[in-house]
Formats: sequence, structure tokens, C-alpha cells
Amino acid sequence: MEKCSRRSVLLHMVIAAVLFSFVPVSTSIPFILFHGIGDKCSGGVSNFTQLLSNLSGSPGSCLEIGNGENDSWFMPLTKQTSLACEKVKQMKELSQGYNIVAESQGNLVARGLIEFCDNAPPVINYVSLGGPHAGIAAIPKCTSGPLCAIAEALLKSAIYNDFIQDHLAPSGFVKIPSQISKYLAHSKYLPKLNNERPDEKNSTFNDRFASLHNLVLVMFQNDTTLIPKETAWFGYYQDGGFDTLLSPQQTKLYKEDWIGLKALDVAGKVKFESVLGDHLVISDEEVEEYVVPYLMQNEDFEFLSHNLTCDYCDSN
Ligand SMILES: *[C@@H]1O[C@H](CO)[C@@H](O)[C@H](O)[C@H]1NC(C)=O
Ligand SMILES: *[C@@H]1O[C@H](CO)[C@@H](O)[C@H](O)[C@H]1NC(C)=O
Ligand SMILES: *[C@@H]1O[C@H](CO)[C@@H](O)[C@H](O)[C@H]1NC(C)=O
Ligand SMILES: *[C@@H]1O[C@H](CO)[C@@H](O)[C@H](O)[C@H]1NC(C)=O
Ligand SMILES: *[C@@H]1O[C@H](CO)[C@@H](O)[C@H](O)[C@H]1NC(C)=O
Ligand SMILES: CC(=O)N[C@H]1CO[C@H](CO)[C@@H](O)[C@@H]1O
Repeated sequence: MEKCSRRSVLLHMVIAAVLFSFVPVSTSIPFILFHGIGDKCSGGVSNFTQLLSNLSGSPGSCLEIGNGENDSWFMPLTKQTSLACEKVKQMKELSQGYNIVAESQGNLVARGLIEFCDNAPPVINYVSLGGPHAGIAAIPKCTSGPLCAIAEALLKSAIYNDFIQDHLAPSGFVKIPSQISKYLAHSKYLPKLNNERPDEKNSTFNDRFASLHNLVLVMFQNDTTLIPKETAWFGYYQDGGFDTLLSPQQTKLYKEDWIGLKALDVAGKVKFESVLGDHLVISDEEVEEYVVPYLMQNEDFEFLSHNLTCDYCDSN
């Protein structure tokens, strides 16, 4: 009995030390948000960031890349990703780990950050809203603006030209199912992000992505911007044409586990969710169901809550 209580005191001292050392970071994990194309952190997105913060009780901010709206169109995604990487490393509040919420094209920046950024703090949960993860096969109807430039490049079969690749961000994830060899040879972003090139697979990208605790992939059932909408779940057309749409689990990316998606899924860490609206149209209720819970978890609390009882005493 005496032996037990001495151990117990020691144990409590250890627990006290652990508690004490975790106090500054044990409140909540911060999140960052990446907006989509033609958007910026101010305006509507700042309301959304604030809403997520209000509902989750976690601090969060929208991470801007360059000048926002313009650069989201014209800065190649490789550059956008490396800017995001540098910014994140400078944000002290993220140094213990953080969560990500991303919208549309912002998901490719987010995933680039997770996979490519060396010596960066860990990403814990990642919630993707309408991300073109497996590419887009066509451009929706356009009336004016940069979207039409992309549509025109597509018409002229110029989407994989160096100039377009270097000056129109979305060209980095256009994947025309009938031009896969051109895509693999000349696209400057998505083939690397998805570890698609047979000779250039990098297991580090896979390891980093597979280390997420939760991956939430939200697809918009009425999405008219992403073609196909299933790209939000990593589903895509079979190489060759538009005839066959593969589910995420039927793709080679999944089956051969190029980036760790399968490993995450098998471990029960991927949530394939869908909502009814058009691209990025999500209700507050859906936000509360699919986004907020992943911003509320607290790793340190989980750690501390494991075993605060005296195991030694029990066994005596
Ligand atoms: C942001 O929210 C405020 C108050 O809730 C509202 O007045 C404003 O119109 C919103 N802004 C945008 C761009 O949605
Ligand atoms: C967030 O909470 C603050 C403080 O309660 C409030 O002023 C603001 O309108 C809320 N914003 C949103 C978008 O919910
Ligand atoms: C956005 O880009 C266009 C075309 O390059 C340029 O004319 C315009 O000044 C830019 N706007 C901003 C705010 O940088
Ligand atoms: C794989 O990526 C990591 C991280 O960016 C890099 O350090 C390493 O050199 C890459 N390996 C190869 C074979 O390219
Ligand atoms: C989905 O799109 C169809 C066809 O445009 C429309 O009738 C329907 O109301 C939309 N549903 C939602 C939830 O947006
Ligand atoms: C995480 C951990 O250490 N859990 C342990 C807590 O104590 C119970 C009972 O002694 C163990 O069964 C758990 O493995």
C-alpha cells in the first residue's frame, strides 16, 4: 500500500508536469483557410473564416497568397504552393500543428503544402470543399475573363504549352482524358502532386499525406464548375475518354496508393461526404456537420485523458 502511494505521488508529479507543459497549447488547434480562384481573403471569405472560428471556438485565419484575386488566376500553382509553405513556417501559432480548410482550387495549394513543404509543422485534419483533386477535364461555359482564355487554350490544344502552364494557374490541373501522355509530359503541377509519373514517384509525398489524422472530402452534387464533380473525391474518367467515370477506389492513384489515399481510407481516416448544392454552396448546418467537428478536436486533451488513473495501484 505504501509502495503504491509513493508511486502514485510520483505519477501525479509526472502528470502535473505534463499538464503544466501543455497548458499553452492545450486549448485548441488553429486552422488556416485557402480560398478558391478569383477570390480573396477579405470579403465573403473573411466571413466564412470567422464563422468557422465562431462555431469551432478555434482560432483561424485565411492565408492569402500574393495579391489574392489576380494571383489566384495567374500565378502558377507551384509558386503559390511555395509561397504558402514559407508563410506557414513563419506563423509561430501553427508550429505545434494545425488544421486546413480549403475551397476549390485552394485545395491544390493545400495539398501541395502538405506534400511538398519541407520542415513544416504537421497538418492534423484537412477538410476539402469541392477540390479538383484528380483534375478537371473541361472548362464550364464562360462569358468573359480568364476562364475564357483557358477555354480558348483548350480549343486550340494549347493547354499544355509552357507559356499557358506558366501563366494560368488552372492549367496546372487540366487533365484531358484523351491526352494523358501530353498531360504527363507537360503539365507542371498535378502529375507531380498526384505522384502520377511512373519514373518520378516520391514516397515522401505519400508519407506526408498519409500522416493526416482526418481527411474530409466534400463533393457538391450539383457542381457545375468541376468537370467531373467526382474529382472532389478523387474520382475521375478512365484514361482515354469521357466514357467511363471511375470511383475513387477504382482509380490507379488509389489502387496503387500513389499518395497515401488508400492507406488513409483503410485506416478509416477518409470521410467521403456530399452535399446537395452547386460548387461551394454549403449551408450553415452542413458546415456544422462536415467541417466544424474537425476543427474542434484537441490532440493534447486526448493525450492527457488517456490514463490519469494509477495503474500500479490497481494491479496491487
Ligand atoms: C459578411 O457578414 C456581414 C455580417 O454578417 C454581412 O453584412 C456582409 O454582407 C457579409 N459579407 C459578404 C461579402 O458576404
Ligand atoms: C462571429 O462572432 C462575433 C462575436 O460574437 C460576431 O460579431 C460575428 O458576427 C460572428 N461572425 C460570424 C460570421 O458568425
Ligand atoms: C490583375 O492583372 C491584370 C492583368 O495582368 C492587371 O491589368 C491588373 O492591374 C491586376 N490587378 C491587380 C489588382 O493587381
Ligand atoms: C522527394 O521529396 C523530398 C521532399 O521534397 C525531397 O527532399 C527528395 O529529394 C525527393 N526525392 C526525390 C528522389 O526526388
Ligand atoms: C440541382 O440542380 C437542379 C438542376 O439545375 C435544380 O433543379 C435543383 O434545384 C438543384 N438542387 C440544389 C439543391 O441546388
Ligand atoms: C493509452 C493507454 O495507455 N491506455 C491504457 C490505459 O489504461 C488501461 C487500463 O490499465 C489500459 O488498458 C490502456 O491500454
